[in-house]
Amino acid sequence: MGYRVAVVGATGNVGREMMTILEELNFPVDEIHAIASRKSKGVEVSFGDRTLKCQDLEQFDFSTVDVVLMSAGGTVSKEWSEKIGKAGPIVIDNSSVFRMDKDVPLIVPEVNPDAVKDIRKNIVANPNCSTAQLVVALKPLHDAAKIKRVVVSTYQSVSGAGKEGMDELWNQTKAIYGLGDAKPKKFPKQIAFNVIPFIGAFNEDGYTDEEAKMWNEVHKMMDPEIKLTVTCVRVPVFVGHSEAVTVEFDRPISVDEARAILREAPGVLVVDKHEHDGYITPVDAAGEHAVYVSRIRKDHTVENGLSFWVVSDNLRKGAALNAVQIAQLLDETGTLKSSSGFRSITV
Ligand code: 11C
Repeated sequence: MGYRVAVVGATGNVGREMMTILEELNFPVDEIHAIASRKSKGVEVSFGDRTLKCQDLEQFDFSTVDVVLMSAGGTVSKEWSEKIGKAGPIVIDNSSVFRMDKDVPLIVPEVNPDAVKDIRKNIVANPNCSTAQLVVALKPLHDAAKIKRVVVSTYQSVSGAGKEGMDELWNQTKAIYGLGDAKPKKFPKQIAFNVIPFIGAFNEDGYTDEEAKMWNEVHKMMDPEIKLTVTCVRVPVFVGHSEAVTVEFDRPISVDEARAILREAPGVLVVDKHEHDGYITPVDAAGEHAVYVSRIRKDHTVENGLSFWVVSDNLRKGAALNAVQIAQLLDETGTLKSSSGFRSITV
């Protein structure tokens, strides 16, 4: 017996990945609906070897499905996720709107699967892409040697800003060679052949909301005692976020011990040799499921410190894969109730 599934935001970068990953992970789907805004009604998207036509969000009856994967942006989530949850299905929401809501668990299945018990309004939040990959690497280390402080600098790909972000990098790159318009639109400054130390919006303290999300989400999912300082940077990479991470522990932890812990950790792949095939770049990680950890080394400036490099596909572990893994967790824990019985796929 499977589930009746709706993907809202099905034409977006993450929505399309959600459809692909539901298939790749063999999530038990009895019925699937691609949902988008009215202007995308009828647009075709793929689900395995089938083609689905997008249905209009405003017209869709959500009481007829069991689980909704929601990735249509914060404005749509704000208006729709609670309404949809009240209609019956569990909503796995990829926006930032509900992440800090005490009645909404924020879940990375490798890190805090027990939080499923905290579902109180039929919504589970998916973390920000840059947080998801970070906590997958930090949690097993924190379990072994308590983390006191983390310093993170991110190198975030343009796909984090959606299709418009990817188009802007592509168009500006061509424009540098005289083919078209290089004016920044989606990003505040030129992104081609540049890096931008700004993602999201400025907060009063000078940090950006993207940076604040990282410490808020780490506190909610792992431990509110961990101190974090974060700098988020947009880089001219299409897919794959990278992070330079420095961690201070409350006891000594050697490079070999950290490597051994991370090798056993769910969702992590350690690629760490002192040679050029021995570390991972975003180009290597794009399209993959793992959180890669490379360049593990001692931080010589503190007593118990390590530095390392974390890379993952932001559209996958950072968004769509994590959302489908949450759906799997809901299934495995009996949290997701199918009212459908057997149904054939509607296309
Ligand atoms: C970016 N991390 O790379 C952002 C995108 O809170 O879900 C996702 C923002 C969020 O631009």
